[in-house]
Amino acid sequence: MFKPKRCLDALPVALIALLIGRALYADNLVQDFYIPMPEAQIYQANSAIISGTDSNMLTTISIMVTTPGTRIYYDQWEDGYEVSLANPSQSTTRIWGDGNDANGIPPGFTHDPAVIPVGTVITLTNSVSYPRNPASILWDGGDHIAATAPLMVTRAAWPVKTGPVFAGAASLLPTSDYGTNFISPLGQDITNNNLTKYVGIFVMAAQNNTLVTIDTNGTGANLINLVLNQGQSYLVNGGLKKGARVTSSQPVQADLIIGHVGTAYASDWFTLYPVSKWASAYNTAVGSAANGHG
Ligand SMILES: [Ca+2]
Ligand SMILES: [Ca+2]
Repeated sequence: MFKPKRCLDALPVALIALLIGRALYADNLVQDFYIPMPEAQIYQANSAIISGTDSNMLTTISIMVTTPGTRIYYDQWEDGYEVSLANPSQSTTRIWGDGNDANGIPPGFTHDPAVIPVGTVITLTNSVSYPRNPASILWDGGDHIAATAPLMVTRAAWPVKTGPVFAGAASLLPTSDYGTNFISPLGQDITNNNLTKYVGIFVMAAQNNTLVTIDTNGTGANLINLVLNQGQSYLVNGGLKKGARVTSSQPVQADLIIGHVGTAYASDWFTLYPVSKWASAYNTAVGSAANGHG
């Protein structure tokens, strides 16, 4: 005979089992990113492109959700990185998309959704003053993001006083697409191109004790050797020649910054892809023609 009370008794037990299960089994984080280009280094580069630029940067980090049920973990660099981001122990680490307001609500939401809708863009924006005081927990360069499903992440910034006329933006590669060998197609030796009067490069490591060598002119001379730790960035502040090379003992990410020196204002940023990702074909999006045909 059907006994409805039995079913009701079983419901809380099932819920408790589910909660215990979530506590015991950490999320499988399939993709992670480090926000490149720390604001202090963007300021250094901007200052080389045009003197007297504002040191206070307006940063925007955009995270697009591509898969239903994605949970996003955001680890602030300021208090050190989590030993295991899937098992966070720091109060500053946010978890978005698990329906629990206590461990973080994505900016733009009233409550943390149990399922973040596909196509949602979480926008993290704040001004980052210089010199940087790690006691202020901000959305900024060096922060670590991981998720249970693939994300699209970009970062942009500009000097607050100057405004977006002096902005740059870069798409982020997940650490799985980092590389150990990069070659710059741009350099200050490109002629007839005012935008490459300044060419600099940011290199950021994901692992401690990453040995990095930067060959600023691609000739094997003018080598810069350094060691970067997790989330640490180095800026070659201008002087890069085309064919400049970055090699490393562990995978790193690299971003170019270029600019027309002394003008108000001309600058651009590029995500550099490792040589291992190069191919002989490329794809480009095709718009619709006026007659409706592709
Ligand atoms: Ca942290
Ligand atoms: Ca931060």
